[in-house]
Amino acid sequence: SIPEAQREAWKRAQTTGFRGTEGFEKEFVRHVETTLGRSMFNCDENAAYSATSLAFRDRLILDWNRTQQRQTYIDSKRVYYLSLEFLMGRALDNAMLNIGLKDTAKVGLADLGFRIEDIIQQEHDAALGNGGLGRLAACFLDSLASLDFPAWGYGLRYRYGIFKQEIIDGYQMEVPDYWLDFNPWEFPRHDVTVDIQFYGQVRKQTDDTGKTVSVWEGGELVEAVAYDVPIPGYDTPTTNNLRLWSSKASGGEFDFQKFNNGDYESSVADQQRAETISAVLYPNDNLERGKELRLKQQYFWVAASLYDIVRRFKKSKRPWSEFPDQVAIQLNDTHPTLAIVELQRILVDIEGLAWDQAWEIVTSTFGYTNHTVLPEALEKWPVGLVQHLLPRHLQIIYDINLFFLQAVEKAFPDDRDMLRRVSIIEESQPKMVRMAFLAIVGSHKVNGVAELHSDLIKTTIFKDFVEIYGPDKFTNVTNGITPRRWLHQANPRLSELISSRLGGNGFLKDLNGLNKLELLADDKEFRKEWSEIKYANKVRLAKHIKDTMGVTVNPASLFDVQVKRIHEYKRQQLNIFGVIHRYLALKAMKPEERKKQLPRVSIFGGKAAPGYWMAKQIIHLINAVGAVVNKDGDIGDLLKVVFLEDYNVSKAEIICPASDISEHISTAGTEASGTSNMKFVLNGGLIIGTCDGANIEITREIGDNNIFLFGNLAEDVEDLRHTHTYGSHTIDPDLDKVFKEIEKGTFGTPHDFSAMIAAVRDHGDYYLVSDDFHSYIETHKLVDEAYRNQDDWVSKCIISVARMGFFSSDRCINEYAESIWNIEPLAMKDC
Ligand code: Z16
Repeated sequence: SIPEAQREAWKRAQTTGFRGTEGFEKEFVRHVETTLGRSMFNCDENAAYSATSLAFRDRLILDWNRTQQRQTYIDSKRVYYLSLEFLMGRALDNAMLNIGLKDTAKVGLADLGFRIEDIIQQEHDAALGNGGLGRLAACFLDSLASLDFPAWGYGLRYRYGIFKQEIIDGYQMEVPDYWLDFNPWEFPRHDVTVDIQFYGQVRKQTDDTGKTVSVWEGGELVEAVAYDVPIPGYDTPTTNNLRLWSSKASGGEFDFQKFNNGDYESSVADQQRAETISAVLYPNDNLERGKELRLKQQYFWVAASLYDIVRRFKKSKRPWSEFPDQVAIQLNDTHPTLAIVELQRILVDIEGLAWDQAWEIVTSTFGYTNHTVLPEALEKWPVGLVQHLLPRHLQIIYDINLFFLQAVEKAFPDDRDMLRRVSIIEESQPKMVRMAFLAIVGSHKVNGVAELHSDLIKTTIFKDFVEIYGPDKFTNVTNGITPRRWLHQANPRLSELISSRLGGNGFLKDLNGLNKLELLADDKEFRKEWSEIKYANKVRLAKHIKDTMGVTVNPASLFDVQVKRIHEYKRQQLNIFGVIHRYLALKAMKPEERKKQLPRVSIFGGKAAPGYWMAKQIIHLINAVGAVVNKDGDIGDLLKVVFLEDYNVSKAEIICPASDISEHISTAGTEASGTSNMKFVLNGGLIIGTCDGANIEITREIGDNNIFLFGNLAEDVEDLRHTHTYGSHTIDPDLDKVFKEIEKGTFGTPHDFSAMIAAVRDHGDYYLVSDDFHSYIETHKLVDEAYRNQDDWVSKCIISVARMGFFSSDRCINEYAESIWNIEPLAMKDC
C-alpha cells in the first residue's frame, strides 16, 4: 500500500461518484463521449444503457471498496455462499433502486432525451442459473448485503448462461445465450488467479519428522481468473462481492513452446480445452447426469474459491483452530461438496495438520442445504471418474468414509445393513460416491428449504443420519424472496400505494410491516386503487403477449398463470388437461349459457431441459391447444391459451404482478419449497396449489380461506403409487374424455402426445395426474366463483399481501446467520 506521506495526495484526488441530477448527467455524457467514443448524434438506447450503467457502476465500486476495506479492517467472521448458479437477472434497475437514485436517473435521462423504462429494457439478463435454486442464491445475496452481513458469493462465470428458448411451430428450440459481449457489472481481476490441478498421481513420502505425507503431482493445470460483481444492499452503503471464476489455459495465452515449434493448432486447442470448463451452464433443473465436464466445473470452482478463502484467512495470522470462527461456508446443494474434501486436503497435505484436528475444523465450517428429494436429482459420481480426475481427493473420501463407518459401527454394533445404507461409497456396479452423504458427514448443519421438505428428508432419504447424529443436526430454513426486486422493482405502483398507506418504505426492509395493510382490506377507496394497479399490470402483460406471441388477450379476463421450469413433477400436464376440459365444457354449452361464463387466459411459460423429451411434449401440447382454442369463434375471449417464450427473471418481473391466480400444483412431496408461489402472492395474486413445499406455510400465514388447495397429501402418495402398479388403476372419467379428444386429433397428430397419455394410463401415473384431476377441476370452479365477487377477491388479495412478511429472504438470512453461520452484521459507519 501507499506510504503515509503520500496518502494526503490520494485523499485530495479521491472520487466521490455523482450526486444529483446534474452530476448524473455529467457522468452519463462523459461515458458516452469518452468510454464509448460516441456523441449526442449517435447515442442510441443501447449506448444510453451502457453509459447509465457505467455511471452507476462507478458509484457501486466506491461503496464496494469501502465495504471491503472495512470488512478487512474489522476482520470479523464472513460467510461464503458457494453456488453453481446465480440467477441474477438485470442489474441496472436493482442498482438504481438499492442506492436510491432511480428518480435522479429518471429525470437526468429525460433531460437527455431518453425514457428510463426503455433504457432498463436494453439490459441482457444475467442468467447463470436454471430456476429456483439459482434465483434463491440471487435473493440471498440481496438480503445479505441489505442486512449488512460480511458475505461473499462464489460461482462460475459461464460464457453461456441458460439457453434462450424460441418456440417454433409449437416446439421448443434452444439458442445459445452469449451474454458477455458488454457487461458493465463485472470487474476482471487479472491479478487474482489460481492454478487448478487435475488428473496426475499421488505419491506417499516421509517427511523430516518421519510422518507420511501424500503428494499430488503431475496432471494438468488450468488457471482460474476472478471476476467480481458488486452486490449493492438496499438503503445501506454495504456493497458485497460476488466472485465468479473464469477458466483459461495456465501460463497465459497459449503454449509458446508449441507455438514456436509450429504446432499452432494444438496450442490453440489446449487453450480452448481449458476455456471449456467455464463455457456453459448445465441446463438441467432437478436432474444430475454425471458428465465429466460437470465434475471438472465443480472442482475448478470449489478449489479456486477455497484457495481464495484460505488466503484471506491466512492474512490475519491466526491459528488454524480459529478458522471456523472466521469462516462459514454454505453449500448450495451438493454441487460444491468437494469443498469439504479440498479443505481437508489443504489442512492435512499442505498445512500439515493432524487428520482429526483438520476434520474438526472442516465440519465446523460447512453447512449444507438440500433442495430436493427426487432420486434422479441426487448427485452420485462414479468412483473411477473421481479417481481419474482427482486421485488424492478419492483417497480422502475413502478415509472420511472409513472413520465415519467405524464410528457408526461402534454406535450400532449389530446393524450391518446400516453400514451399507449410509456408506458414502455405494457398492454398486460401478461404485458411486454419494455426494449428499458426504455433504452431511462433512457439515455441522443440514437444512431443507420448507417445513414439509425438511421433515421429509429426515424421515426418508436421510433417515439413518438422524439416528446417527441425532435430530439437532437437521433443521429447516424456509425459503424466501427479496421484496426489493419482487415487489418494489417489479411492481412499483403497488409498492408506492403500500408505502403511501403505511407511511413510508420501511416494509421493504421489515416485511412484517405489511401486516398493517390488513386494516385496509375492506376500505373501498383502497380496494379501488389496488384493482386499478392490478388491471394496469395486466394491460402491460397483455401488451407483452401481443408483441411477442401475437395473441390478443382481454385484460378483463381472469389471468391464470403457471410459469416455472417444465417438469413432470410440477405437472404442467395437469394444467393443460384441465384447460382442455374447460374448452370441451364451453363447447358443449348453449350460447346463452356460454355467455355467462367467466373469461380466462391460461398463461404458461418455462424452459424444458434440452434432453427432457417428455417436458418438450408438454410444451408442444400447450401450444397445440392454444392454436386451436385461440382461433375458435365459438369461444372468443372466454378462453385463450398462451405459451410465453423464454421465461426468465426479467419476464417474471412483468408476469408476477399481472396474475390473478397462479398454479403451484406439484405432486405432494415433490416440490421442496417453490419460491414463485411467494412472488405471486406478494404481488396481490391468489394461488391454486397442492399441499406441497412452501404452499403449506403460505396457507398457514395467509389463512386457508385465501388459498385454493386441492389434491392428495404427501403421506398418501406412496400408497397410491403402489395401488397403480399392483392394484387396479382406473382413470378419472373426465380426464379420459380429455384423452379421447386428444386422440381424435383435435389438437393435431395424436401420436405426438401419446407418451403423455400413456404415462398416466399405462405407466402407473407416477405423478398422480388422474388421482388429483377431479379435485383440481372442482377447485377451479371455486376460483371462478370467487373471482365473480371482486370486492371479496380483492380483500383476499390485500389480506394475503399483508400476511406475507414471513417470506422475505431477509427473515431467511437472519435464520441462517443465527442458527447455522453464527455471524453478526457489520454495518458501515457513515464515513
Ligand atoms: C432447483 O432449482 C431446485 C432443486 C434442485 O435440486 C435443483 C435445482 Cl436446479 C429448486 C427446488 O425444486 C425448489 O422447490 C426450491 O424452491 C428451489 O430449489 C430453492 O430451494
